Amino acid sequence: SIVDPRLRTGYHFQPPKNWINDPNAPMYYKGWYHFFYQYNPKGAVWGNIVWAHSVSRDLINWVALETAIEPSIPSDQYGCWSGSATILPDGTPVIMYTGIDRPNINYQVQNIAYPRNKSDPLLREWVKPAHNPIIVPEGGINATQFRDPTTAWRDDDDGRWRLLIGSVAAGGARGVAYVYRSRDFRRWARVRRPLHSAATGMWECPDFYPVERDGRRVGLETSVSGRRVKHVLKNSLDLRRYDYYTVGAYDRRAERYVPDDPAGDERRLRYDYGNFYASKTFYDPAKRRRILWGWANESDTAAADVAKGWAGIQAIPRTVWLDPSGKQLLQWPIEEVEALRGKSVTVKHRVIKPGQHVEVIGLQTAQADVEVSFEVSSLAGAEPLDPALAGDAQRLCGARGAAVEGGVGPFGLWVLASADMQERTAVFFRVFKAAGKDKPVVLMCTDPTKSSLNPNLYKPTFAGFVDTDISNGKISLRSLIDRSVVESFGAGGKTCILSRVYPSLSIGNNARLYVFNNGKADVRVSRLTAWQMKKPLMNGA
Ligand code: DQQ
Repeated sequence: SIVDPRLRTGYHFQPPKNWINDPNAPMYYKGWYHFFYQYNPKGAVWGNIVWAHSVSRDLINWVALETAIEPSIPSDQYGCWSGSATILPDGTPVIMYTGIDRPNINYQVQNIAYPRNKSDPLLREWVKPAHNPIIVPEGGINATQFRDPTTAWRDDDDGRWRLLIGSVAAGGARGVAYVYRSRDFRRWARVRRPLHSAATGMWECPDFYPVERDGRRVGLETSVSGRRVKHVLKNSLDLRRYDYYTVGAYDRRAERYVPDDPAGDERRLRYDYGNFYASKTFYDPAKRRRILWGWANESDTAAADVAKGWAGIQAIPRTVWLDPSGKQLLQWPIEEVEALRGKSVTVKHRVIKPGQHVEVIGLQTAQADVEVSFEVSSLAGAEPLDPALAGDAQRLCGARGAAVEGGVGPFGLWVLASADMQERTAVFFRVFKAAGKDKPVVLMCTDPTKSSLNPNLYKPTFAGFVDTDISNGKISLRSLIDRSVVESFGAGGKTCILSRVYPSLSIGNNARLYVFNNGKADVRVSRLTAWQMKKPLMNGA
């Protein structure tokens, strides 16, 4: 199949060609942001995994460097899988990663690598000391499901480092995060009881970090602890292919983590309710923020990936912090992305009547950033929430997609739309009245079912509830549109959805942007601004 080259993303992180997956060891070092990622140097499918390496001054313009970590020692000779960086107190960055050390069975061990030359801000060369591997699966651990070490954190009281390794127990039933402790970053001993576990299946790519509890938009270094801190534990569910997190309390003495929500891991908050996996955060000391990276796979066919020669992108890095409610995180694209904004168009105080849509004209929108504030005239007509679907945003959106007329909503954006509207991706809200609740329930959804005339695509609707108070009628939406990706942030980053779409008509200058209202209540666009986005330096592509 022929894939239009104009569907390649412009400002999302990508190498010039080949397959990419998980973000690895993001860090800030001597004025540079470092980004490593799982990469197949030989093709656009998963395999031959090495760590590719890029650097940036601003997290937006990227320069590709040599491969940082590739099979070269017995304990990583069959693959260099995911891992993380820790900055030691003397400023030395250390990488720990999973090595595959036996053929065919994916036997997993943990290795360490140090920069050859610490005075090189680009950290081009990584050295693997002879004492590798430094952690091996022992004591009943499933050796083929034992991977993805986290950034380590240190307790000042006992001076010991801790890190997590993702695994599974109880015959595949329970996801597990094992804790390992070390005084010297060389000899690591497992704590018998895991930090946490839940009945979810394998935990890949765990991430564990502190957040300020007072809701300030500030990040914390990974070792910070104390009363002003809550912790976030994120795991990537291998079986379900999504990342979820809980907010909770970390008890250092007991070396245990307990989610705050009494529903525990049943209440799976997600960074993103769309295509977003194997994510990882890091602390950026330059701007005192915590930044989240996440991988978005293609949702075209593998044959199309091979034909176009590339597969996988990274989502735009997001600043993450705790919502003032303490119940969830907020996320927002790093401010640096705004430097790519070019020509813009603003629409103000525009009422969209039931059944109406309005085109935003005067700029190219295949590669754009759109921010919009909506105000619904009345919530009285909100449709009742079917109790059978009340707990399942995804199914609710599947049943009540953008084309199904509602009471309050669906209203939102049609992006990457064709002139005749045959193709369009809807990003929208829908408001429900729930029996026994005074607060209306807000659903955010991305509906790509009409995104392309190409019949071979995977086009599921994605949805999440938005825990926001819409009683004043107001809600905001931001969408980063980039040719074959739509990355949306509802209500200031309470609910996020990334979706990959591959229009066949709405490409380049043929892509249009509309505001639509398919409900029975008027919706006012208080303000909408759309910017054309420039293309940054992207690894030489
Ligand atoms: N991808 C890596 C593993 C990790 C998985 C291999 C998650 O280390 O568990 O490429 O996508």
